[in-house]
Amino acid sequence: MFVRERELPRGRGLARKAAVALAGLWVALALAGCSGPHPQSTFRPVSHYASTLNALFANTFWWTMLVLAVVWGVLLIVIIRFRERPGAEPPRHVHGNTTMEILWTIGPALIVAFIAVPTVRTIFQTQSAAPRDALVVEVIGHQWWWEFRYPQYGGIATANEVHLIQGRPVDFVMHSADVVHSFWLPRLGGKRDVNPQPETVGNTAKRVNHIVLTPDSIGVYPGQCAEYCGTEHAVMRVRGVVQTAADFNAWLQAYNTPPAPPAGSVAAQGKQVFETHMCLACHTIQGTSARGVIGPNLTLVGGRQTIGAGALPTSEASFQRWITHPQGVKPGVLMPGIQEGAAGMPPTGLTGAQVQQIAAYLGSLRIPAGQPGANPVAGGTPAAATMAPPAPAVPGAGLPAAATSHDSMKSPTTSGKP
Ligand code: HEC
Ligand SMILES: [Cu+2]
Repeated sequence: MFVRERELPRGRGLARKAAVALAGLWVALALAGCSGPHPQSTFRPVSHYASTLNALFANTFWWTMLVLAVVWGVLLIVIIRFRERPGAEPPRHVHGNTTMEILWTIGPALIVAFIAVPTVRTIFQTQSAAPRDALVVEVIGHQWWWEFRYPQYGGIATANEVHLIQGRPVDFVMHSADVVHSFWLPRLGGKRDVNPQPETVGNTAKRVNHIVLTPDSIGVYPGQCAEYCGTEHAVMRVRGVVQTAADFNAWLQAYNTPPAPPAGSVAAQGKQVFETHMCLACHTIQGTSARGVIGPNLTLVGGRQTIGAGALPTSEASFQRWITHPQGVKPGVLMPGIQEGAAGMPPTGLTGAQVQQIAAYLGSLRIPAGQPGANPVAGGTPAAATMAPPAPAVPGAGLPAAATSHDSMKSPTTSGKP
């Protein structure tokens, strides 16, 4: 080619500067990914299942790095050795080389076969049936929250936080009440789809999926729905709460005998309002007359880190905001507010005072932090794991200021301890 030779040096200088700038940007971007708590990183496994997956990934990763090094090595040698030199003869043109073609067909085939061995082994390991002593937890996906039932413990149900026992295998038996969702607790292992319309044909459960894993570290581990399932898919979060067996039992006991608000207190008034208004059509609270099953079970709801499947950090202010105008917090949510209906139900029509009473009651439904059965503080990273949209103005509700976006970054239920 006949380039104007005098212009070359300037062009090269520019190209070099651009290359350096690009490389710098690339390194900066790559390093930016290294900061932060990474609450949902699969590289910090907390179950045998997740460790197995992580080990498989690391294994494959280093082998591919080896392939990368070889390919780039050869490429660089060729680029440098056979670069164009002034006055050099054009290289001889070759077409077809049977030996090379056989080699570069067999090579990748061998690599794939090589990676397939540990992969298939891991698939079998992580698909094995649950041991007999496994804790059975029924997982039911709903638009847009998670329900967990414990058939071995009287069929009790909870929502959005699944309580697990350190060192005891758990058998998640999973399906959906509406559309396909995907259950995913990255640090514990997963993810797996939950399908609607489960049925039992003969002795086999159809369209029911399982994950069997054994949590090995105490903590609270966030996760989320991983299959687009409608408007609020992004706010369909879940937490795995891994406790000691003793703490799990304490939680069970508190669940079956939830704290009763002192007679005459605001919370006691709230209980009364709850039991005499629409709430009981959709919600259950153990030890009360509320037996609804359309929405999440609210027993011990005050002890969960978030409400609305990760929409707000739990606090009385958040309860008020949620009950007053749930659409403002989670647009599309299938729960009516004081002025707007939803899910075929009319508005609840509660007054500001009644909302405050219910909020006080729901806030009291918890195991005080630090007591046996309460959520462990270590391991979980509630910060930034809630998604609070800007506080909506609620005309005429007369409520105290809703949680600010700053408040939403910390979880009141865990801030008491380091
Ligand atoms: C039509 C049924 C329905 C009625 C009536 C209803 N809710 Fe709900 N509620 C829901 C559903 C569904 C959710 C889950 C929403 C989500 O997270 O997507 C919910 C969520 C909640 C939550 C958050 C629970 C959690 O674990 O995150 C609270 C608290 C709550 N409702 C309180 C109330 C109160 C108090 C009333 C009465 C004033 C009420 N609800 C009336 C259906 C209902
Ligand atoms: Cu979903």
